[in-house]
Amino acid sequence: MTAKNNRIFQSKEDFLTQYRDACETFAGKGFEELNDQERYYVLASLVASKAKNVRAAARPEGKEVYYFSLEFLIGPLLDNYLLNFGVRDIVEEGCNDLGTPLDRLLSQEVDPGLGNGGLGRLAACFMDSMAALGINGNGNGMRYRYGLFKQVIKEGRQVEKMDNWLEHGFPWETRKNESAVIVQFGGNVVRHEENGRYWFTQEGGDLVKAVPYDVPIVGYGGKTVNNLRLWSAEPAEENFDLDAFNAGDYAKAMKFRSDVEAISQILYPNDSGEHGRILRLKQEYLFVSAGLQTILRTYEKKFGPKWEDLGKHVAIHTNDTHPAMCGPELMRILVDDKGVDFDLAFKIAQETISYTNHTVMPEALEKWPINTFRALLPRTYMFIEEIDRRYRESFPHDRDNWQDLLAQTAILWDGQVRMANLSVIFSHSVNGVSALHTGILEAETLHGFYELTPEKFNNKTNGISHRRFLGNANPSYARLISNTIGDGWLSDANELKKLEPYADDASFLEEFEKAKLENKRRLAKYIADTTGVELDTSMVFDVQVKRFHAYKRQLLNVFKILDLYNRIISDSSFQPRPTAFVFSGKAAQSYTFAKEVIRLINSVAEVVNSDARVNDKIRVAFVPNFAVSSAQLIYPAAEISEQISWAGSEASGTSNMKLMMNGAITLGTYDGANVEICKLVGEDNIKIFGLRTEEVENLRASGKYWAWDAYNADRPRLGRIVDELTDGTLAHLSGNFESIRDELMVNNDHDLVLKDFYSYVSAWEELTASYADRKAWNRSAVLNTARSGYFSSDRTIREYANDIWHIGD
Ligand code: 26Y
Repeated sequence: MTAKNNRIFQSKEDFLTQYRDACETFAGKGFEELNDQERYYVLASLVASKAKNVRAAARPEGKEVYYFSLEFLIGPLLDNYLLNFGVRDIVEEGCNDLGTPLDRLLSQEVDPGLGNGGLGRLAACFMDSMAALGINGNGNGMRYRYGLFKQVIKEGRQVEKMDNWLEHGFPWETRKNESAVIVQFGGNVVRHEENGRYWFTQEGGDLVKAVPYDVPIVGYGGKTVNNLRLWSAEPAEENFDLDAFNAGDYAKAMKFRSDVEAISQILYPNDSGEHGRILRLKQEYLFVSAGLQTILRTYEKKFGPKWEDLGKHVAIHTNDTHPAMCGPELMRILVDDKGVDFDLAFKIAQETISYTNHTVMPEALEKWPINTFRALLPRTYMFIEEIDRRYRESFPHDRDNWQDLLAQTAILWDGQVRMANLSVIFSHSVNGVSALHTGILEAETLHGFYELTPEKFNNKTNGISHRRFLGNANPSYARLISNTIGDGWLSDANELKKLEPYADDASFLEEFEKAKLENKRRLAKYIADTTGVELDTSMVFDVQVKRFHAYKRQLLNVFKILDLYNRIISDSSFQPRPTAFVFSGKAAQSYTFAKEVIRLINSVAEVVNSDARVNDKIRVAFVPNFAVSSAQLIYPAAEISEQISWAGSEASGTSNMKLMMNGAITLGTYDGANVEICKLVGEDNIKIFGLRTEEVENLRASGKYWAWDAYNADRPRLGRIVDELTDGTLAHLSGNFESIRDELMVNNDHDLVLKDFYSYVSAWEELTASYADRKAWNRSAVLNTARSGYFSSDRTIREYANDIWHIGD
C-alpha cells in the first residue's frame, strides 16, 4: 500500500510483535493458547485502540456534522478498517505466518443488525465517507440490545430468532459513563412567574439515564477517525423506585428497571403495522434528546453561550422522520435551559437542521396521535403546538388555494402529529434520495411545501461505500482493478472510469471472467453449506437481494421462474439460458404477505431443484438471514441484478448500485436510482422493462386495470401460474398459497405483477440470450463497473457537505 495511509503497523514484523503483545494485554494469554474467537477479539481490540489513539492525537476539525439515525447497519468492521489503515496485506501475511488465515478470524466477527435495510446501511456508508473525506462527522443512534432478528427457514417459512449480538462482547465500543445524560418522559408542565418573567418546567414523570457507547469510524487513509455514538437506556438513580426497593417490593422496583431498559432493547421493523407503538416514540425521543444535550454541551465548551451561531458550527441531519423531534426538542433546550428567546430558537433550529425523506409510500409516513405524544413529551409538545399555531396564523391567506395548502402542510391534523411536516417545517433543507424520488416529493408527497418553499428542496442521489462493497467484498476483482489502473480508485471512485478502455481488452475481460467465476464458486459453496442447494457455476447467477415487500415484487420474479418451469416442461424446443436464481432478504415479523412470498420462493425452489426435467436449466436458492456480511458474498457473484419494483415506488434502492459496481447487469424498471444507472451506462448496458411512473399513475387513476382480464387473456400461460399457487403444484413443502392468489385476484393486483409480466419475461429472455456472447457480456459488465464511480457515497457526501451542511463556507 502507499505512503498516503496513516499505517498502524509499519511492517509484518511490527504487526506480529504488537499482536502477540496484545494477546497478553487483552486476553492475558499467549496467541497459541487462544481460540479463534479470542484471537479475533484481540485483533479487533488492538485495531480499535489504534483508532482511538489516532482520534485522540488528531481530532477532526471544522464544522461538526451530526447524523441522527435510528439505524446504523454498520456490518463487520475489522476487514474494512484494515483496508482503511492500509495494512490489510501486512496483516494477512502475518496471520498466515501464525498459521491462522485472516479469513478465519474475520469469520468470527459479529454482524451488528442495528438496522432494517437500505436506510440503515446508507447511514453506515455515510459515516465511512465522512471519515474518508476528513469531515468532522458524528453518528447519533441507538444501541439496541437485540438487533434485527436472525432469519432461519423452516419448511420454507421464515422463522425469527433473537439476535443476541453482544453475546461475546463488542470489541469496537467504549462505554462512556461520564457522558451519560438524563432524559425525561411524562409528568406535567408547571408555569412559574417572578417579577413579570415567566418560564416552564416539566415536573415528575420518569427520568431515564441515556448512556453512550462510542464506536470509532476509521476513514480511508487512516487519518480521520470519527465517532458513532449509540445510546442505551438505563434507570436514572434519582428515579429508581427506591421506596419500593426499600420496602422490599423488588418486583415493583425491578419492573421500573425493565420498563426503562426496554427503550433500547429492540430495533423496530420497518413494517407499517408496527409503528404507533409508544416504545418506538420513546426511542425516538431518547436518542434525539440525548444527542442534542451532548451537542449543546460540546458547543458551549467551545464557543460559550453564543447560541445564535449554532448553525455556523453545527449541522444536524435527520435521517427520515424518525428524529423529527430534533426541531422542537432543540427549541425546548434553548428556551428552557439556555434562556434563548422563542423566535431566535426557532431560527437557530431551522438553520441547523436538515431532513432526508426515504419514502413516498403513504403508509410509511409517520404519524402519532396528539394525545399519546403530549402525554409522553408534554413540554416538547408545547413547542410543536406553538409553532403550528403561528404557522397557521401567518399563513398567506391571500393565495387562492391557501386552505388546501394549509391542510397539506400543517403539523397537527386530524388529531395527529404528522412527522414529515414537522421535519420539513423545522429544516432549511429537504432532500429525496434519487432524481425520480425528489421529483415525486415535489410534485406529490410534499407538494404543498414545494409550492410554498421550493428553495428548501434538493436531490441527493444515494451512494454506497465502494471500498466496502467492491474493495473488501470482491478481493479478486479489486486486485485486478488495482493492478490495471492503480489503487487510486479506493480514494477517488471516479478513477474507475480508467477501466473503460479495458472493456475492449480481451485479456482483461478474461481476467474479469475468472474473478467472477471465483466469486460464483465462493457463493455456491456458501449456499451449499447453508441450504444444501447446489448451484452449477456455469449457470448465469441472477440475483434479487433486499427486504421483502410487495412493491419490490419478488413475486414477479417468482412468476417468471414458474413460467420458465412450465415452458421447459411443455415445450422441448424451449431452451432458456441455464440460470441460477438467488434470493435473499427478510420480511418484517408481522408482514404476512411478504412472509408468504418467502415461503413461495422456497416451495418453488424445492419443486424446481428436484425436478430432473428442468434442474439443469433453472435452479433456485434462498439464502437465509440476509445481512451485511452475507451481502458481501452475494453481490460479487451476481451477473444479473434484479431491480423490479413498480415505477414510482422505490425511493432509490442501493443494492442496484452495489451490484452494478460488481459488474452485474441491471434488469430493472424505470424506478428510483435505476433511472440514473441507465443514463450512466447507456441503454446497451442495462435492460429496462415495464410501465413508467406516469403510466402506473394513469393506469391506477383510470380504474381500468382488471387482474381478471390479464388472467383470462392468457389462461394457458399467465392464468396457469396463478392457478398453480393453489392447485397443489407447490404445496408439497408446506401447503398452497391462497393469500397470494387473493392479493392478485381479489385485491386486483395492487403491485401490477400481472400487468408487467410479459414485458419482464421478454426482457429477461433477451438479456440472457445475450449471455452467449461472452465477450460482449463481459464488456458490458466491465462498463458497468467503470461507470459506477458516481454511486460512491463519497460523491453523495460531498454534495451534502456543499449544498446542505455548508461545510467550508
Ligand atoms: C417508521 C418506521 C417503522 C420505519 C423504519 C425504517 C420506516 C421505514 C424504515 C426504512 C426505510 C428504508 O430503508 N427505506 C429505503 O431507504 C433507502 C436509502 O435511502 C432507499 O434506497 C430505499 O429505496 C428505501 O426503501
